[in-house]
Amino acid sequence: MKDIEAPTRRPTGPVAADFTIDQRWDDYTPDEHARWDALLARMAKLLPGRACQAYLDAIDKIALSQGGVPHMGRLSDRLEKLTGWRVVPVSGLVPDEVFFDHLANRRFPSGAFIRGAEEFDYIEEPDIFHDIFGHVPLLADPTYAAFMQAYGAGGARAIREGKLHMLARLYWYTIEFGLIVQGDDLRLFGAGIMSSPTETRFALEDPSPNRIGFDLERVMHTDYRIDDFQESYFVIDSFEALLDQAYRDFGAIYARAETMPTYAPGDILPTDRVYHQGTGAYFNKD
Ligand code: HBI
Ligand code: FE
Repeated sequence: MKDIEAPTRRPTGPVAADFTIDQRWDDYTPDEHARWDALLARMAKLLPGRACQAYLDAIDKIALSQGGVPHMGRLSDRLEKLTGWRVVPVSGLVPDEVFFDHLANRRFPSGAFIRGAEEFDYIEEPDIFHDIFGHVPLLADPTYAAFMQAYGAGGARAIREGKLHMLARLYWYTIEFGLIVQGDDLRLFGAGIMSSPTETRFALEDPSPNRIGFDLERVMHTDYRIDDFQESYFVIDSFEALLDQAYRDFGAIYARAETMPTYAPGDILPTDRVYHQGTGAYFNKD
């Protein structure tokens, strides 16, 4: 059996104590710049009418649609003027406490490598396209930027109290795969959806998944899938409402966590505000 060789990744160079590296922007090849442009062009066709307005506005505000792989330093100079956030190149997934410390200090850690042509449609670990096209634009929105910083600040305590898995679920169902109310419709804001041409449609339009009103503790006790579409997407009313939740007393939530059940990704509870009860067809196909 021909073993599948790991895709080649660009050399990261020396890695600092906080896992940051030099982006080495001059080393990106014309192919890699073209691949960034192709990935962005594909999403640019899909996101109007699906991404929330704050995201679409932010893409322009941070001038992300310029050609080629973004230079994180120059992008950060524009972003920092808006909300104090910077984007720092890292060597890949970094230890949890390092990740949270960066967020708490308004530094978003972004992978510096870009996926290979053979990974164009799906990639396991976050590459620069997922991180910068998916996560960074909304950091130009002051309310979302404040939420991300508050989220990071809560990390150290969650780790200390052995409740990181609860904070990871909050991250997953909002920052990665969250939906938001916009007028009479639902729109996307989660980075994992924003960087995926198939999941942008699935999350909003497919009858299969549940779409459930966001509730902090409900989400913190709900498991998720990491390698496929979600069985349920959670819907926030606004970034202001999400930010308010970040200031709740997580100590009390952690204290009663032991008495709470863990819900399966596809569960619907009698207390849920249900926007759409999914058919589950995607996951039940034989
Ligand atoms: N590291 N570079 C990077 N990016 C992430 O999204 C990330 C990480 N380390 C840990 C981590 N995420 C998780 O702990 C959070 O998603 C909760
Ligand atoms: Fe991500």
